[in-house]
Amino acid sequence: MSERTLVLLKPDAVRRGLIGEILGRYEAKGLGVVAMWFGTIDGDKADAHYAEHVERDFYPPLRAFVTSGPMAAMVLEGDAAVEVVRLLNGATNGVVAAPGTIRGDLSLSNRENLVHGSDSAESAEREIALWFPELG
Ligand code: RTP
Ligand code: MG
Repeated sequence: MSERTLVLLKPDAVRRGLIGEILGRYEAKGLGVVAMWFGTIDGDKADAHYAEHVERDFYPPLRAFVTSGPMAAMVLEGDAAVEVVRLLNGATNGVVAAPGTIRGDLSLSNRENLVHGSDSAESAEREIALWFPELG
């Protein structure tokens, strides 16, 4: 069933010139771009996006990282888009992410891991409303 998911190409992806490489993988798989935004977020936006993580030990450096430069945020659409994006992204830590995945091929970090993908249909709904209220 066609559904939508929220993807972030994090500041490391932009700094490293990997927007085209990464977006190309989603498009080649068959997902379509529904909306896109490019810019730098502030700490309040990071806190809202990562609400489930704000109390975690790893959150302060994550917050500094995701506010450190521009990101590309987008809504992708297609069959099982939430699961498909997570599979293409690979495991959180690039060191152990499977080869063939975005993180497995392109990241060696547990934090600077290039991409975010919504982890459930419920998360996707919340995150799309946060980043693209006009789609609501
Ligand atoms: P994402 O939300 O970005 O798609 O990644 P994920 O589901 O694979 O990972 P999650 O557990 O939701 O963590 C969110 C982001 O926080 C950073 N992180 N750092 N121990 C650490 O230093 C640590 N753990 C997670 C990563 O940038 C991760 O993507
Ligand atoms: Mg997550």
